[in-house]
Amino acid sequence: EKPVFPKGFLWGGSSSSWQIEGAVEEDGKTLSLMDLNSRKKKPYADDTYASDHYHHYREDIRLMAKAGLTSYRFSISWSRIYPTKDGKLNQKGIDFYNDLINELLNYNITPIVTIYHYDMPVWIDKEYDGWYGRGIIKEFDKYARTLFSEFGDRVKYWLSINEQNMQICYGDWLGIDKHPDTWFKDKWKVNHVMNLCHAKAVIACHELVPGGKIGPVPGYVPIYPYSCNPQDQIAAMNAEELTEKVWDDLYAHREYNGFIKNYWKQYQINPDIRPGDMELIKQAKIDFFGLNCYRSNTAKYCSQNDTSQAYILNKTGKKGGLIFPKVPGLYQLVRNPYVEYTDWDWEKDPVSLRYMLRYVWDHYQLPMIITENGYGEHEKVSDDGKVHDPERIAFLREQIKQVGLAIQDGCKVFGYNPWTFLDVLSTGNGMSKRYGFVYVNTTDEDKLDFRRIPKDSYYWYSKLVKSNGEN
Ligand code: BGP
Repeated sequence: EKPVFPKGFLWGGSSSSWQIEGAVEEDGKTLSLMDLNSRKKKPYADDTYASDHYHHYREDIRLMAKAGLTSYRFSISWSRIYPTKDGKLNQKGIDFYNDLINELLNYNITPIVTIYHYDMPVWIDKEYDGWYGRGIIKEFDKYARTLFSEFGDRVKYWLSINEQNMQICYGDWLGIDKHPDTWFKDKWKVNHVMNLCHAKAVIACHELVPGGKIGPVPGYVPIYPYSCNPQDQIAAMNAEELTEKVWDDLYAHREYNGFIKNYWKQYQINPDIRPGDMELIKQAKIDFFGLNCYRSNTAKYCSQNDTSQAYILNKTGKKGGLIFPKVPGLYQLVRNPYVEYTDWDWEKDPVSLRYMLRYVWDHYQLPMIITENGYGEHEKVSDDGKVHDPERIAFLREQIKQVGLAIQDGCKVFGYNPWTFLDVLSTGNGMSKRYGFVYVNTTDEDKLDFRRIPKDSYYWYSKLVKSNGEN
């Protein structure tokens, strides 16, 4: 089976501002919560510099162009654009992104811009209690409108909020659950505020960007039933609803689905939906789905009498560190005996991509672009001065094959943007978990030169891109 990628398919790479830029307090930028997160903690790299892309972006884009990339998905740092609560625009922040966008366009690389990728400005957090308060909605609207007016003449593809579902489901991991004791109920209120911000951005994009297209970016983890025991099938459905479908349905149908309304009733949860909110959401018609997918999960029946167990992610990169969650009465996640696992206990499952594309296409009939997919690894430069990453090549080769198969199944997919072109900070492991096609030297602090070294996968990916997916 030879995959057939459509002409003009966007082969790119993906990143986010706080994970790649550095220069966290330069040229008027103020801190985001993520900037504080990893500061000077080992084995985290110090995020004051991240990959120092802020100072190396021209070199990085040159490397992208040489590899033949036709798209690049990145995010804008809110606190670079609006650094303080007085609401004054930071022209130097605008200038940076103008230069970045123009440089991409010089090489015919299509920019795909995420408005918000985890990096909550400290001032917004202080002023409005982050996503908890509704005060953030007008600020988000203002910020998104600024981006559309400043860059919308050249940027046509926009993404609203990165992995809103993951932020809500794994609040402790991404630091969004500021009040952990009440998070079980609060999360739906916070989620509703995020939905309103997403909706504002979608509406404003269509108003301000001629020919502009905008979509959400759910983090997609397909969930299989552990066995053909009918109870395991129901468990898989419960898990998929609570981690994924509730969001997909909201974005595509622009209303909360039946599952979640019933769930709120059952657990006496009030998501604080106010008059006018659902009318606003109803207006926010998305143009496509951005989709992030790295792995799958497997669910099994969990009795009402079982004890609940929180999801504990593996942050060490030593196999076996992950603890699967148990949600009594709904589901528990378990290991899948049919797939292999990475050192971070992530399922190596290329079929998850085909499943995701099939599911989203069949249910919503909207074009899709893969905005993240990739393989994290401990890596270092070999004695020969090169970086050999055969596992990444093997992993991505299989993943891309499945995208081809999904296209043959009839799914409308218009691009593939793996995480990530360049090594960047990982959410939980700094530079100890690298994903790039290009290595960034941040290891030796005495000689911190941020040298870029294309890995073996860079040359492999470049060949694949230039042949439109021959693999
Ligand atoms: C996604 C995020 C990215 C990225 C990636 C890899 O969920 O959108 O920001 O970091 O996961 O995850 P990690 O860095 O934890 O390995």
